Amino acid sequence: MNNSYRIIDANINRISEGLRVLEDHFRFAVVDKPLNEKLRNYRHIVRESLKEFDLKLISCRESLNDNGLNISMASEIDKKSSHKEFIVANFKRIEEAVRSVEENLHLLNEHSKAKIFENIRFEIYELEKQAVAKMKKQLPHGIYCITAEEYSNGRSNIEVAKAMVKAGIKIVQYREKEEKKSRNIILAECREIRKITKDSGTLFIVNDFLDIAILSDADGIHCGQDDLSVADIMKLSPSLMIGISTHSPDQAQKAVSDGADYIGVGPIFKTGTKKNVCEPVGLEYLDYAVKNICIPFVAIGGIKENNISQVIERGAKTVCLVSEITGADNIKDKIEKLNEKFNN
Ligand code: 3NM
Repeated sequence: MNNSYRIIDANINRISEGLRVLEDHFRFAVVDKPLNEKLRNYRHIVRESLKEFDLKLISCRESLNDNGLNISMASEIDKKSSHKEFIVANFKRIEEAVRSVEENLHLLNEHSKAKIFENIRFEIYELEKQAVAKMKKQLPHGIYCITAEEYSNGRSNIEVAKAMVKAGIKIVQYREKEEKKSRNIILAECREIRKITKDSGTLFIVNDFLDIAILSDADGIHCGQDDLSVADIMKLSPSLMIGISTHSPDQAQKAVSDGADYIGVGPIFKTGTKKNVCEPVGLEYLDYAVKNICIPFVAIGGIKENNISQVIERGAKTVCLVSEITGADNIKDKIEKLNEKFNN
């Protein structure tokens, strides 16, 4: 018996089963018809492409004598704690199995069939990227909070983040400049805020630092115009939600076409919190975003309790107030008052 047939048989089953698991996920759990159909299509191609070997493959099968079963039964490695892990693990299994089929077909001198599997592997890599991107979180409506220790009445970023979450805030961004704190402290603070935000289902975004966003298991990263590009962020971490600060219609359109998940629109009014930002862009740019921007956006810059209504009335669904919240005597009371503005 040629062992390559046995290996191919085991791997064709792995590929088809992995594809079926994902197909079911994108059919019943997260409904995504195009993704579901692509997965189904690949499952058929895989089965069909080696149909002529079917009898040979089955006759080489020895499932009950397979040592792998005992090893797998004793292993904890298959445990998945999130949908993202579950999706990625199944894609990885499929990609590895396709590669194994490919190599063994070459050993059998079936080079043209091996090429079919090589193509499938590259297409599966792309599908994995699309599927993982689907797992990204959406920008919630309401108040978007950002830490600013400098304007926090002597409170630490951690104390402020705790108060924000306690007040029911659904999105917290950690923003700290490198000149102020060392990166290991920034990372430790981000990990702490990740813990605080996890239980309440609050989105956690890290400003600027991609490595720290990844290491602290943040939901997203927010970058300015001079930071890493959306494409480069996606290369390193396709599942992170990506926000980009914009200050003009051109910048907004570019961020949309680059694939940002949301944009910042500002500064609407004069702000002293962000250094080196341009002059206020005013409510006109907000009007532009409401009419022309097809992805979620957050209005930001100089927004206070006494002017937030102007921003909400013009159509902003998510609004960020930094110093107004971090510097409030009582963060919870301030957030309650601001929340009322959304309901009026
Ligand atoms: N980004 P405050 S304005 C972090 O326009 C930030 O992109 C801005 O702080 C932008 O609410 C800003 O205290 C600071 O004015 C906003």
